[in-house]
Amino acid sequence: MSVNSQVFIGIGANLGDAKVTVSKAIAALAQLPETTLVAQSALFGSAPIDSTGDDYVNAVAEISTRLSATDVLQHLQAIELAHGRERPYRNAPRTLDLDLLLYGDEEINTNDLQVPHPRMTERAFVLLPLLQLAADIHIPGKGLAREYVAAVANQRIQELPTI
Ligand code: PH2
Ligand code: MG
Ligand code: MG
Repeated sequence: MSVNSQVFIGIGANLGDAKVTVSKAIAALAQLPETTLVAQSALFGSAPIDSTGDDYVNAVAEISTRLSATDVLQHLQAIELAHGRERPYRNAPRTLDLDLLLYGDEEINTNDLQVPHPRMTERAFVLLPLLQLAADIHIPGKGLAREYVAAVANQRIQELPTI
């Protein structure tokens, strides 16, 4: 049995140069200890959902890691802070948001961490990039991710050109 876990990270930004920030965040994930960057989705532009400000740039990265879920979370928060993340209020515009979407097939519910991310099935900006990487991905407790796409078809999102 592998000691590595297949982990998916949701990435979002809508302050500053969001495309650059998302790309730098993916590079930072690739540098995490005991971790390999497996794949990254395209960058997507998406209208803010329950949030304000400019359109977001969103992406999903897949890593293979020996880090625990808690350790991954701590690294994500450190990368957010390194990019000037502030948390003035819930869902405020942000320079960088890194969400632990899936940690293998684990379900985690602590004060600090809920995995799968509780709102991931309601958000096109998570589902579409995730399905680019893993069309058959199963969300623990919820079923196939692709089954949720139809319900978010009203959310404006587009894949951004590569250059
Ligand atoms: N993140 C949120 C709230 N709303 N909307 C879009 N389009 N993209 C996001 O990443 C996003 C959001 C909370 O983390
Ligand atoms: Mg988020
Ligand atoms: Mg977050």
